[in-house]
Amino acid sequence: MTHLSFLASAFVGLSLFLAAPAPAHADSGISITVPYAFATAEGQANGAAFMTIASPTQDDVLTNAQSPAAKTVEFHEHTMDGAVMGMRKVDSIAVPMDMGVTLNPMGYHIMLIDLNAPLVAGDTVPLTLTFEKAGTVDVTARIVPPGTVPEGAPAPVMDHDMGHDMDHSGHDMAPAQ
Ligand SMILES: [Cu+2]
Repeated sequence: MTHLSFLASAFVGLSLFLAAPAPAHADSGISITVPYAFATAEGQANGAAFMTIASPTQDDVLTNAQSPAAKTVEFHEHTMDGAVMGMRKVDSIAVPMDMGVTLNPMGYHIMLIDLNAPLVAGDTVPLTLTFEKAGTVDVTARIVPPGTVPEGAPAPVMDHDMGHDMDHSGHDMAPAQ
């Protein structure tokens, strides 16, 4: 399965769970809410991880991520050109003090490239995130079936800053409510 069809099926299969977030506290002041990753099929090379990141006391920047589960970890940005979904690598992800940032299948995500083993739903995958100011934060992402959103995680919404040249008037990719 290509990454694009992976994201597409994830998008189509979204189920919405809205519940009070239970932040995982880190010493740095960074708080990570409901980190999760999509399970992968046998032979699928890449996976993706998502979470909500808050930095209550300062603007920060997520500059690096690593995981023992994958040989390479990158940050990606979901893109939309008309109705065609794609993604591009980004060097870092800003975490504004007031807003934080939510990584989700329709926005930024952490790409686990060249997985050592398939990600199995019900298991967890460790990630080490590095922030410009807060330093290193370890998180444990729950692995969920592709296209699902774990309880407490916000439903994916397209970031309006993304999707350059996107025609908002007629495409059929808007999240169903
Ligand atoms: Cu990606």
